[in-house]
Amino acid sequence: MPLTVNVDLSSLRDPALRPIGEKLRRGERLTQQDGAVLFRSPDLLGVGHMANAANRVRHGDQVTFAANQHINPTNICVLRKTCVFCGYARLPKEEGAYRYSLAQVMEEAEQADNGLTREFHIVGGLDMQTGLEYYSTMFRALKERLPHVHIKALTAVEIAHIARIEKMSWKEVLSALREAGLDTMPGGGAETFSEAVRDEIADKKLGGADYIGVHRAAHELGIRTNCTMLYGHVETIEDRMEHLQMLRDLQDETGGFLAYIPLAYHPDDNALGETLGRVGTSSTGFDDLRNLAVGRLFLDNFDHIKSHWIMVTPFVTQTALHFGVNDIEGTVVREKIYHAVGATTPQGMTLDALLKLIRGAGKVPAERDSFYNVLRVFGETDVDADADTEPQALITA
Ligand code: V47
Ligand code: SF4
Repeated sequence: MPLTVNVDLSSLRDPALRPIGEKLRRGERLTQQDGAVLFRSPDLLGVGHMANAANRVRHGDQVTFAANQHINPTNICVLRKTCVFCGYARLPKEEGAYRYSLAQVMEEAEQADNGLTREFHIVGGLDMQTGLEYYSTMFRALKERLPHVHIKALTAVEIAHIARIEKMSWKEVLSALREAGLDTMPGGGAETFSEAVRDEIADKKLGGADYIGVHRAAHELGIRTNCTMLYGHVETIEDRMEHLQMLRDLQDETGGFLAYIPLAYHPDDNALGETLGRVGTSSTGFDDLRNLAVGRLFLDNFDHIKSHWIMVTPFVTQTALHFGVNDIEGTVVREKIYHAVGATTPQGMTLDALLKLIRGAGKVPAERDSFYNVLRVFGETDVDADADTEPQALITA
């Protein structure tokens, strides 16, 4: 049974939102049709008011982040030609293709030896040369060198790829990787589950039911995971709601999801952006805020809704803290995937910048671990709170 949400019905200017506000006040679940009304309503502030209320009942004014570091060990991917929205992947002999040796991974990981980084976020392409041995060796070496750093690694798509090349089941691969050091899994690779959408943007990629299947297998083994939805390409509002329904259903079944992260499609440097004539455009702030808010309201069994500032800009992320978001993708060092498709945001953010961004929204910053346990709540004056600098200026390039 969802929590009751203290919606002020007089804040809703669109009459279509009133029955939804009343449901939330009674602690009733929203339907896919309700979600579609939220997506279509011109009253963004009304939608935001409800999402904010649903967030505050869970988290008050606290906004969390994790100090993490992204490592993308290979951009070589067998689906390079068929995931038409992806600008990151390369074929093995193509210019710009790379595959890190263990030494290169370790060299990049050394940056985490700064007393701050607590999580590695490791994802890459579907490379025929990076099977179980490659990742097991990597995770063991990382745990040996930096045992305090959590390993959040490999999307459902990568797990299924390793299972295929090793002729193992998903569960066998997951168990072996956990044994080697994998702690949790990120939510990438979901795109939009609708088959019609996948036919157009990723027709050879692991389908929605199998994405859910790999996450179910992980949850059954006690491996917690995140989930995502890529929006702003060819999907319809009904496709978005069907996707969210599948995520909510699995969460009802297993409770294994930690967080939901909607991802805004970037149209530059990928075939889909050119086909759609969208190069140079990206999602609107309006749609970004709406996706986060609808996620918060429909996914009533999720504790955490995360905004990925690299995708939607730090400014939209800051605003999103009043649209249902309680968590910010952290101090990402060296992000590559979105910067291959036109993201113009910096590749990492300092702790000071992140604190300033959260405080600037009137919220209380807190550092968390990868399981969302709060490690440290930052008071008004902790860490450069008085620096007379705007968030953007503090961000490292
Ligand atoms: O699955 C690829 C997306 C995802 C484009 O779990 C694109 O904590 C936009 O899932 N435009 C990977 N997006 C990133 C991801 C993620 C990020 C942050 C945190 C977490 C987490 C997960 O990036 C891919 C795909 O959906 N992507 N190409 C593009 N052109
Ligand atoms: Fe490969 Fe993932 Fe890019 Fe698809 S989205 S081409 S699976 S790296």
